[in-house]
Amino acid sequence: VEASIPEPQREAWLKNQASGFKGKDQFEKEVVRHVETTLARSMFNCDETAAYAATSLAFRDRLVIEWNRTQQRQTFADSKRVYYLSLEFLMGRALDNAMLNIGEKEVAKSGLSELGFRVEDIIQQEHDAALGNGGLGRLAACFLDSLASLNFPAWGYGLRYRYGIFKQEIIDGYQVEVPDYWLDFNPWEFPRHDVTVDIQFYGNVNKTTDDSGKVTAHWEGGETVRAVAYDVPIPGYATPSTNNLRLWSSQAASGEFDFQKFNSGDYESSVGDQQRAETISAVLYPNDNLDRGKELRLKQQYFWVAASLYDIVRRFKKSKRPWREFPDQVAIQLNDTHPTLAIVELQRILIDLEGLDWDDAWNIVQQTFSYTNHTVLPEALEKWSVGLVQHLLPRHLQIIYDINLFFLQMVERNFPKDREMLSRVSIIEESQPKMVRMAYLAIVGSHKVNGVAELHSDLIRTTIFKDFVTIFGPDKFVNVTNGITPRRWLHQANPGLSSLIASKAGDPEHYLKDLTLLNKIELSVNDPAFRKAWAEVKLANKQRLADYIKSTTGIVVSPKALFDVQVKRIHEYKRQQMNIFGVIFRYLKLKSMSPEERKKVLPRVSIFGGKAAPGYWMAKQIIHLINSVGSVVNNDPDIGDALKVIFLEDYNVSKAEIIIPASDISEHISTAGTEASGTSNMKFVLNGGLIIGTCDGANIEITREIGEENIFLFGNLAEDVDDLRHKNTYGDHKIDPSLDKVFNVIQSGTFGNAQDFQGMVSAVREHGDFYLVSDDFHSYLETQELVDKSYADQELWITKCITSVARMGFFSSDRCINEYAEEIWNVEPLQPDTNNGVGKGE
Ligand code: 475
Repeated sequence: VEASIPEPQREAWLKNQASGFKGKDQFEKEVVRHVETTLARSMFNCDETAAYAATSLAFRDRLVIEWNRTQQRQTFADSKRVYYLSLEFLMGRALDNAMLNIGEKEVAKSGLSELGFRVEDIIQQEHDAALGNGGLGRLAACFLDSLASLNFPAWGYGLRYRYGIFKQEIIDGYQVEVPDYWLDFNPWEFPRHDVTVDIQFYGNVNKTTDDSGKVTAHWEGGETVRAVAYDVPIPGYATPSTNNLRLWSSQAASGEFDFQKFNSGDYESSVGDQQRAETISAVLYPNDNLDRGKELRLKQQYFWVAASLYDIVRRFKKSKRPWREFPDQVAIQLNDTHPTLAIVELQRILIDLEGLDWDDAWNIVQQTFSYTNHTVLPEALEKWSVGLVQHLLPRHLQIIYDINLFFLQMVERNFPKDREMLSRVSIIEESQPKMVRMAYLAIVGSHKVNGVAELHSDLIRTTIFKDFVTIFGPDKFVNVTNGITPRRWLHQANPGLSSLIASKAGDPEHYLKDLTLLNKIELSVNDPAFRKAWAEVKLANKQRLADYIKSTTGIVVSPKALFDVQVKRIHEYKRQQMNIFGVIFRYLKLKSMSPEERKKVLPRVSIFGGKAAPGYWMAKQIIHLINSVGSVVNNDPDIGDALKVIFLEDYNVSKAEIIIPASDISEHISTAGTEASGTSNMKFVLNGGLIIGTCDGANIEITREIGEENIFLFGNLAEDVDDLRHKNTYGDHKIDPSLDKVFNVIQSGTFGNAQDFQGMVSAVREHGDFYLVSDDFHSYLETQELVDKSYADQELWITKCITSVARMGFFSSDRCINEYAEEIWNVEPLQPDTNNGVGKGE
């Protein structure tokens, strides 16, 4: 049945178009209406939770109207769309962002105040949407913000996990994981019970031959799980464009439960079927930069990829265009290898269901997909055992083998002399058991492959994907340096700094859309009033964090101290262990001083935050050591304010918004060549903090932009890492004397049972120091001393900070998205004012 309203009746619809609130009075009216009718409460029982709900619903109404218009406009224009496939979207809170992007935060502030609430308190009622682990997931969220803000027709596709990343509690110094059930009340999602796709698993493949001799494969049997769409509106900043994030939820395909089983008394197993189906989208895997090869994870991947492709293909088919035009209409970006099965699934749809020839289909596939690599760590590169793929997705395995066969035949033709090349580049690793190398499949099925910072892109070209550069030529491999959205990471997180910048760089609506305009503040670097105001903003942000630290840990820190921050996932390659060893060294030095000497030192607060994957034993040991050092140092009467060690529990997006603006120095100290880019490094500098870091990831581009006089770089270079590792393992491995001292103190039991920290110590002393903690330790300590000295000269310090912020324009995710659009997707924005016959008043 046709769902659209016939012409004669449309006038009534247009006359009654929803509009959402305009101005403060209507905002208040809408909030009260939602409290009284949607929530069925009243002014006599409206707490902050209810006020949050009603405010969100009022804003949601506004959002939905523009969202519908944007979708109509995009459908009508029928231009090329981008589909960003990511298993993770680390969105954080939505209300503040909606207020800001719509441009009605002031209205909300005064309206809520008249109704008896403070807007900041209301914003804080919201639970973070934490559907991601770390950098990769947050990057996807920043990209959605930029795509909408730049008016690109773009959809995100992901999974609607019932449980996001676990909540972290620190109990007796140990990490404890608590489930994150976040869907209790989520006004930002719209269930689309009419948008469903039945997804097949297991079964077997039969081939039939028609009269012309053409063979067709049929994937039959197995089990089916239903994917249900949940849509989340993504508002652009200072534009009506509002894009869609579609998250799939899994359900039993057969309805509520199996009545036959139920009636025959087998109640438990009928419910069991339903629960098994729901398990697919139940929980986000909590590993960052690690692949664990679990069957359920592969099920998640195929479930999400198959539902998304069905949706994309359904939309394309409505246009009645020939298949060869598919890549003119559709660009699909693979966020790491997690969605690589999409390549195989599209090929399957085209050859098995749509009847295209292999070559025609494969051309379409390659032109459609592109792949972003986020890591060179071998333990993070995805591989699936052939047996598991065969069992779960028998037809896909056949297609993977065919893709590999044709690819290897091409390689053999072009490089007949290099026999070993074939086994090196084969998508199938001939190991025991055989494995499918997902990165290789992603490369072969894409037209572009990108790294996320220059060094990282160079490394993938010269190391892990070297042979593929030889085979496909250098143009297939490009760099797109990561970026961050300045809306959330400057304006929203640091309103004080944003308005100070506005006093020099002009209207936020301009510089938040063209971040290079930040360079205007450099003209005021010597303006005393500006500098004074700058220092006041930083102090206020530090006070805000000090208050937060007091309220969550009970520890009092002075906002006058140097705040030294390392917040990110806990990982050996990120080297939080080096940081805490450095803190211990500082503690020992303070202990050796006289009280008079100690009074002269610059006080420092070392702040840590980050989650360890639940199964990552060494990362948990690092957390335990940080907390143990904290309880010794913070309670040592000799030390007082000279040093405090803080571990902030449950680091997430909304906490980052408080922590980042308050840092003086932040640590980005990965072993050179291991951190693909890093994005928090950009956030810290943009917020007027300096960096101590290694020559790794985007630290290198940050240095180039802001000048090497404004960053504290140290440590060995990526090009020397292999040799150093070799020496540490096979040569005479002498560990740094300062580090040795630190180890001896740990082993003497100063921070509790030495046995608890033995793993961290012996990794360096006895197991080859793979992350080069000892090799870099001396340089690290020296550079930390330089940080202290530099901070003592506040005038010079402030100059460095202002200059750095002024030069950070490059790191906007808007720049980054424009590069993807031009170099990889070949898509154009769709301006909201080019009405295309739909939208307002049509
Ligand atoms: C890099 N996550 C950062 C960031 O490009 C970089 C891997 C496997 C399974 C689950 N999660 C992952 C990552 O690999 C990841 O987050 N990578 C990060 O991507 C954005 O800035 O350097 O480590």
